[in-house]
Amino acid sequence: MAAAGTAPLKKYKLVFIGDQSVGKTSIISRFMYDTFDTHYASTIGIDFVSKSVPIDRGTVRLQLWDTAGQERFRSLIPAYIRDSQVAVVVFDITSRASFDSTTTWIADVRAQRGNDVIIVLVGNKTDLVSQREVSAAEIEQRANEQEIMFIETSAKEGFNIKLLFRRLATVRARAAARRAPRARRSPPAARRRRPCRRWRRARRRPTRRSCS
Ligand SMILES: Nc1nc2c(ncn2[C@@H]2O[C@H](COP(=O)(O)OP(=O)(O)OP(=O)(O)O)[C@@H](O)[C@H]2O)c(=O)[nH]1
Ligand SMILES: [Mg+2]
Repeated sequence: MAAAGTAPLKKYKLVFIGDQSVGKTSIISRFMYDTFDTHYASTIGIDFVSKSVPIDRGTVRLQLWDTAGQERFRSLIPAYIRDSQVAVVVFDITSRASFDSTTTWIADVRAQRGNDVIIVLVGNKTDLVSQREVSAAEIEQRANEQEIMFIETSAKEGFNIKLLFRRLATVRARAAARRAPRARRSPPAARRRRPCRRWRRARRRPTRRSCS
């Protein structure tokens, strides 16, 4: 609970989706605990963790939903996409098949959330340079076509992991601020000081009482 006089932390839900073994859990573990495990333990169902992240105007809390890439868990995922403001679509840069699948993952997000969602395309495992199957240019092209953000990461080396989460937190907070109703952004005193003449121009037939 927030201490007296302090606003509660803003909470943003992020869902991690993508094919099996692309590194969703590893990205989250690197961010949460700064650890990496070469041993593969596939996620069963859905896992949840959360962490506070400092941004330029304070701190926000990120709630991370880590989904399983295995086909048998697919039916669980739409509900989590529906409930999230950010979708992190991960693929493995050493697997063209996982990159090809991102089209379907992104379509699934759009089907659930339309344009009311932030999507980021994440090409993971950049440390495996010699095994790369998807070029940086292709990733950028797909992101541009889909009008979404993109980034390359290595959970193993910690490359771009903090940047990914900081960026998402910042972009989401800005989107929320833009969407906040005007009344909530401007204090009542400021609204009262608004010159009446401007109000008159905005409406054709003002009443005297409205301007007093
Ligand atoms: N070299 C390298 N290996 C990675 C990287 N990220 C993950 N891995 C390895 O890839 C395998 C799968 O990683 P996970 O994080 O479990 O993948 P996932 O997407 O969560 O898989 P599911 O839970 O089955 O959907 C593990 O053996 C990891 O050690 C990375 O950046 N570089
Ligand atoms: Mg996993």
